[in-house]
Amino acid sequence: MLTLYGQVMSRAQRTLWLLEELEIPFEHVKTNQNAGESRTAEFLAINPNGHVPALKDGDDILWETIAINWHIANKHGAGSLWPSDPMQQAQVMQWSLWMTNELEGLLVDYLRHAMVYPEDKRDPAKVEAAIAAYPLAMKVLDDYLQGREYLVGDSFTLADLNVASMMGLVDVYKQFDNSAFPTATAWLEKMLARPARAKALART
Ligand SMILES: N[C@@H](CCC(=O)N[C@@H](CS)C(=O)NCC(=O)O)C(=O)O
Repeated sequence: MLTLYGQVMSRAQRTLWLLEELEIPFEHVKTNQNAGESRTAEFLAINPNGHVPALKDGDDILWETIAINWHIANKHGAGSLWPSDPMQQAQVMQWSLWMTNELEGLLVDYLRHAMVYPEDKRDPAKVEAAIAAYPLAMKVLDDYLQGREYLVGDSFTLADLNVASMMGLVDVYKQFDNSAFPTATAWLEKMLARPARAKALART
């Protein structure tokens, strides 16, 4: 049995979406990081970093969403969300790591400093830096998606899910000017409209 720790309004949303895509039964512990629940002694025994999500698979524990989603897709989504071709598997990891390295930081900075933090904790320089960096990452995505429907191969994979879920977290991508990136925006909206994502979002 799988147990996922992390409420939907966190990076756990990526894993919830994946579990819904694959229709895997799991227990959902809605650990609320905003209420300090990821920093209790009980939770630190699961993820010593104090972050959500974390996954228990039997006696094994995993943290870091990219590793968690890799494990679930590899074990339960072979040949579909996790392609069988080794180069396509590497491309799934390429796009997942691209998301964490090129996009996630700026989106999280924007979320925190324009939307989440109280006024006195916001740093406008971080918002400006995110607005400046966003088009650089989006151009890479938009250029790559010319003539393509999906990031890897010709069907929906974990690559699409991992990238789209970050951009769709509280619709943060809508806070930016996407007018120069119609292909990437159309791809994103198509990914975010998947029924499994709606099921994940309903797990509040
Ligand atoms: N790289 C980690 C980041 C995890 C992370 O920072 N999670 C946030 C929520 S999205 C968190 O738990 N924040 C609360 C805290 O650090 O106390 C992953 O992808 O799993």
